[in-house]
Amino acid sequence: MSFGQDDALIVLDLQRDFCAGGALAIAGADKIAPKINQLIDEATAAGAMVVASRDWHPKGHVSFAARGGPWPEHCVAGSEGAKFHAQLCLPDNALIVTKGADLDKDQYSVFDETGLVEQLHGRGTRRVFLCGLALDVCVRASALQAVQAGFETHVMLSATRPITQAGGEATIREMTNAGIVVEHGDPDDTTA
Ligand code: VGL
Ligand code: ZN
Repeated sequence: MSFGQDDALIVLDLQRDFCAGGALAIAGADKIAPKINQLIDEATAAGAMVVASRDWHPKGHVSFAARGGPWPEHCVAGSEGAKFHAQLCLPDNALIVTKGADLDKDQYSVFDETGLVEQLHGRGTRRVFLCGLALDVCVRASALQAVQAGFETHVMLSATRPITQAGGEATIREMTNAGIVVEHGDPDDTTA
């Protein structure tokens, strides 16, 4: 796999609340940080765009259990848990996309009314490569919407983790059926 100028690497929600010790910790999430940094280095060297999204909810967000939502309180705007993973190394020119900031609406996809589709099209981006968290939630929704928007869409399996194993397996099947390229990565890569 090698990146080019008309590619975008999109890192979804690599935030402390989704990692060990966080409010909605995902198994193995910390392990993907070095792998993501490696992808960022490769993308940057090739002149590909780097995008990082962050889940950024107001207190009392509709997705929280206290309001009947599916999740514990997580990624509250400005909190420790909403910060990017301490190891994540983003280039200065990375585009940060904030999502989930409306009290009564959730946004799983980085393309859901964020303007990112238009920005990437404007830049001539043809392929998008997705990694980060969580495979069965925000990576899933983003990948499906990327295909709809006409991008050649790749998901880097060794640089993502699902919230549930079953959800991850179902997501991989769904993505494959939707024409998304699921990259299994190098079997010799010990960071996978
Ligand atoms: C996410 C659950 C709740 C995600 C965000 O980034 O995948 N998952 N909010
Ligand atoms: Zn959320």
